[in-house]
Amino acid sequence: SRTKLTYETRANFAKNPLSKRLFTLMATKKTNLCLAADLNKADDILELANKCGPYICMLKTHVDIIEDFSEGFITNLKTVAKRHNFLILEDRKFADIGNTVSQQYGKGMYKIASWANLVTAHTLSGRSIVQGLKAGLDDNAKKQRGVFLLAEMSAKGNLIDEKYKESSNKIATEGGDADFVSGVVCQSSTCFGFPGLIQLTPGVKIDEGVDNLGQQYETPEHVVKERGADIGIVGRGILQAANVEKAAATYRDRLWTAYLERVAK
Ligand code: 5IU
Repeated sequence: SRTKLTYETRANFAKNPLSKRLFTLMATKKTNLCLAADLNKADDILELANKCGPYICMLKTHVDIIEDFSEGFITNLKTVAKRHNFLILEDRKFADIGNTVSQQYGKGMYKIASWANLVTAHTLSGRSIVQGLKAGLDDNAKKQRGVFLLAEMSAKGNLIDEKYKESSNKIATEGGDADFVSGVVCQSSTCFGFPGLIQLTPGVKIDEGVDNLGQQYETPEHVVKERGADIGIVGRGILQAANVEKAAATYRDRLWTAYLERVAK
């Protein structure tokens, strides 16, 4: 199964240039940690990214929670990403018809398509969600962007069922737009089998448990070895630590060791 293959091998299966790039980045930088930078001030995100940059393969943003968003912030974030060699994932969770998604992606205040290497999207509206994302990009830009499709959520009581999961897998792997799909956001290895896609899994914390708004956590070892995560997303496990840099290093070590043990013959 795909979970026994190394990231180097998986890169050769990738149809989307960004998943290929990310697999290769993970293998060379030796990290499968994605940091969820859920902070409300631009400078706090930049400081966090600078401190944790050496330990992560990807920084995940929610650009609509930033109170002082500016073009300057994006310029600086791109500089930090280049300095520390990580990709930027805007966790926008697009969910509308293609025509609207196309505008939400490329236009408005945030112009997400101009800076986010990767974005997330729900599959609720079907294939047109991927077509909508691609619609506003020229041929060159299409090769430098990708989407992670949601097939499961970590929230307690979420409405996604087996059929929805299967249909999401089909959108991610079949048809002419699968080349724009970098991976799947999900909680288990059964979500998809194709080794060229990346499994992104949130709800990761060294201290397992729940928060008071329905979030459910598993340990780094559990998500990688039992749930099939290729990349673990960690937010508050790092953000609320006394020393964020140390915490990022610890999560990186534990997620990476779990991956090495998973692929070991
Ligand atoms: N996130 C989830 N669960 C999901 C999806 C996304 O937690 O099913 I899809 C996001 C939300 C938050 C981050 O930005 O991942 C997790 O942050 P914490 O580690 O602080 O819970």
